[in-house]
Amino acid sequence: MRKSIPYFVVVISMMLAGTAAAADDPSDSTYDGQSSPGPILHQSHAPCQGGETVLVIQDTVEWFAPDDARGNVVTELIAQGKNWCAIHSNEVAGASLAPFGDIIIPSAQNQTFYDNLFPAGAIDQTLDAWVLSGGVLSANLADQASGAGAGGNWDGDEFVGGVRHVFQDSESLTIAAAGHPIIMGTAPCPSGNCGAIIDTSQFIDLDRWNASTHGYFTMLPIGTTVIIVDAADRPVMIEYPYGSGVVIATMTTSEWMYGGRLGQVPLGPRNKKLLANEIAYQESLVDRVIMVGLDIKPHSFPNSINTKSRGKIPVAILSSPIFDAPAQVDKTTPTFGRTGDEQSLAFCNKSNKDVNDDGLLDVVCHFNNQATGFQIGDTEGVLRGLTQGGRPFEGVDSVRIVK
Ligand SMILES: [Ca+2]
Ligand SMILES: [Ca+2]
Repeated sequence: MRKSIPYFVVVISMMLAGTAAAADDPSDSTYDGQSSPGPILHQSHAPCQGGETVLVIQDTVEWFAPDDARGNVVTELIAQGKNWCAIHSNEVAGASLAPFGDIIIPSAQNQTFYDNLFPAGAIDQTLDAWVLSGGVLSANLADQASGAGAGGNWDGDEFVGGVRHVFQDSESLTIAAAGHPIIMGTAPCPSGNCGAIIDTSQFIDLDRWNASTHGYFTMLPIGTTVIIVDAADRPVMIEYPYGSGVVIATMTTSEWMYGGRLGQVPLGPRNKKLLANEIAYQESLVDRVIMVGLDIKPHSFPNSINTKSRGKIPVAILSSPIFDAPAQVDKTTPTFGRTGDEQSLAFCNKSNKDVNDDGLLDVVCHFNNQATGFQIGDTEGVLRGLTQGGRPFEGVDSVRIVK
């Protein structure tokens, strides 16, 4: 029987492994991104120094990476000038993810990766909690991919919000949400690699990537936008809210196409748009304001306000299937009035109440009338605040100024 190794020796050797590539590491500098697909990346391929805003969770290169041997997600992040770093899947549990506005998971990872990401069959709790509190998670989840370091799967596992998937190759993809920024390619994109996705049923933007998708999603949460579907109309790229956060998930092989179908005969054209659009779009969501429902003076309409009154104005921040106000509103933060920036908060009720009888508890706060700044002729009241995770939210309701 093997002698056990003292704990501190293990820690030291892990630290060393994190600062230098081992000699037998298949990801050492000899990998040219083309000659063999998907090697395992060493743990330190892009260590976090502090201050980065984008995190990549990655163990292996996605298929081939002709531009940067660390992969095509990394290639595009650099091309878009993002401040990013990367960790291995075995560093996710318990990690401090709060500093990151968005996280991206590349496709075509190995089994160890998916086992770490889905301990006990469900998405890691650290990652789940980070999305709940407002993070933007972009998950490229094409599994069972070819390649030396790839081939892992997350069969039977539950992703963020209960989403599951079925493995099914498909070559003919179709746009389901023509106006979505990922399809239109309209998010700010410093790399110049973005562009409108055009489905011509030719070997161009979406079809015949061999394969264009490795599966489709099931168990879609309330509020899901289906962006791209397969030949049987099943969702292969989706976006959905989760707590204060957002998830963009895809089973498409966008990184494969970004690399240009290397290894295939004949070599296909490169198409960088889908991956570039996705990264540009997820970045555009990081500083988004969450829009919430508002009811100024619950149980009363019109919402009459007397500017001379020295009393308080009750305002309900309404829950919805995708916004749990009691769980998410930081009750010390609301500002309310004619612009929404007025420091007029008196207090928020400790106990929450369903003011609009939709079965969901709402948050009711009270604002000092004299501090709201309303003037004759105003037609709207605006409330702004922060979630528990520090994300800004905003709501608007009508007012009628009586004097
Ligand atoms: Ca009202
Ligand atoms: Ca309600």
